[in-house]
Amino acid sequence: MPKVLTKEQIKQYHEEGFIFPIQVIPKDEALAIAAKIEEAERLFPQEIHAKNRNNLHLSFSFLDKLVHNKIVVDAMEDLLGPDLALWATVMFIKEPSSEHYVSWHQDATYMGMNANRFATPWISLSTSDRNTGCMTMIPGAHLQEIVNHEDTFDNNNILTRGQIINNVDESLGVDLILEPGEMSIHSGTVVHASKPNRSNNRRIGFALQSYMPPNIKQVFGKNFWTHVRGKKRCDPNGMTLDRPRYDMDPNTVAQRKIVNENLARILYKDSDIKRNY
Ligand SMILES: O=C(O)CCC(=O)C(=O)O
Repeated sequence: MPKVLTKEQIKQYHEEGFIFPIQVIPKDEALAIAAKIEEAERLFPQEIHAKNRNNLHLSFSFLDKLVHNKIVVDAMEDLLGPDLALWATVMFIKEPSSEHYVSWHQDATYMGMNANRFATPWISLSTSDRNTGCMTMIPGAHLQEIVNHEDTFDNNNILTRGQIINNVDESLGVDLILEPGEMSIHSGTVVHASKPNRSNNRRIGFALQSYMPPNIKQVFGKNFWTHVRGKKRCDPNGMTLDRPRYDMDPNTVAQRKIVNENLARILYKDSDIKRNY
């Protein structure tokens, strides 16, 4: 018996590679979190800025709470089973009227795992629609393995390597329109992208990238996992991360630094160019 998703949603996730919208928190709570992010940007500019938005859940307890939100984790259990750990998080912010975009890609491409069937909840902390640059997904594209990506390092491309899958038939795309507080969930192999934000407001999405069951292992790089539910992983090459007891907890802020250095080694493997995010 699924905990929060319907049988239809589970079927749709497996057939199409994504589902949406799912209400996680009320709209006013989501907007309050967006305001806390802006406050954190003012108070701790070294810790959170445009080039430093990976694994913020280790520095800020209000983001750690989203990682452990019951609806999010129940949905992950419905899709992946009872033993869950989180690999990383990314805060995707597109500034008002900016040119930043995300090219067609599959998340799993550079993550260095032995298998790619894992799931990413993307929680909208603002309005995410065609005007603000919502994600667009190609239904069923997750059924293929990893396809060829070309690394462009384009300045306006938010992805680490600016990697792109060429010749995607955009007419097949489904726009994931979300209100603040709603999430989508997408598979590690679904092909997706997002266009620039043409609005006067920020578009903020918190990607919990990704929840993984124990059979999925890190095969390149060290193992740094946030334990979420069920049996704890005991991968020898790394450590299980702590949860911040409060915002800017020095213990987890220090862990975040190590984790992000490891993440960069993984994501830029074999690349001559390395960007500082
Ligand atoms: O936030 C975006 O526009 C893209 C996010 C994305 O590609 C992802 O979460 O996998």
